[in-house]
Amino acid sequence: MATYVVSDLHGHMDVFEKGLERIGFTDTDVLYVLGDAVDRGPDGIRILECIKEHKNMDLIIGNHEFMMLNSVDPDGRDKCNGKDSDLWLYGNGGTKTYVQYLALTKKKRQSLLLWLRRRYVIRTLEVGGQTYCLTHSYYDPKCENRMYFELDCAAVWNIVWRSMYREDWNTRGINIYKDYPYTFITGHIPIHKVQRVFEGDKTYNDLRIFEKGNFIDIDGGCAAGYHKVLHNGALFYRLDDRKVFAEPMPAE
Ligand SMILES: [Mn+2]
Repeated sequence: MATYVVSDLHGHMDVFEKGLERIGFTDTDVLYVLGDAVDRGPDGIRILECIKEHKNMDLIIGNHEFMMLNSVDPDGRDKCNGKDSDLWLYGNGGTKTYVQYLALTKKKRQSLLLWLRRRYVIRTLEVGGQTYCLTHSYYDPKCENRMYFELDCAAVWNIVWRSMYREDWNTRGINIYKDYPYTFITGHIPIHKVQRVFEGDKTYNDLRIFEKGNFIDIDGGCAAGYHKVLHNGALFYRLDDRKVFAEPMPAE
């Protein structure tokens, strides 16, 4: 039995399925998807349904699931006019997800939304004598091991949007992770961006995890789709022995 994490699949079911084959995922293993399963790529809803159907898979809420929950009708009706709807549909690739969501029956939509609201925003777990903290991006002790529905909107926003590797927030460059006794595993900012923009390695194009102290970023950049220069894809990380399995994005 092994514990795996992967992040930012962004609707790329093909990469997800190939990655599961690559790691030899079985019913006795456990997988945590650290948010942003939906949007940009074609199969976000299929990925959510797949995680939901597997008892040994779980989803941590990312900013894209957060936008979806803040956009669609909370009762599963054919409406998308929540407070994040423009941001989600037109600014962040949510339209592809919404079209698939509309194809579900109202009952299935309600079941999916109920399930999403009961996912963790931050989760800690012990593997091999080490405590890992799984979060899409940021950290606040008040949100630790809390589900989406237990927290207010501002608290979730802080966790799923903020980062020390974004130019647009005042958290840029501030390493909060070092103050806590965990190994943090996050997604949200593609490793290529972290390496090129923040670490100054302007020609970086490998598909590897990014590690700095007790902070690990496993966002392989699926959001961008196939890229001729950047070797992007999904990074499956096995916590038991800290082994990385890279699943590259196939050429389009
Ligand atoms: Mn994100």
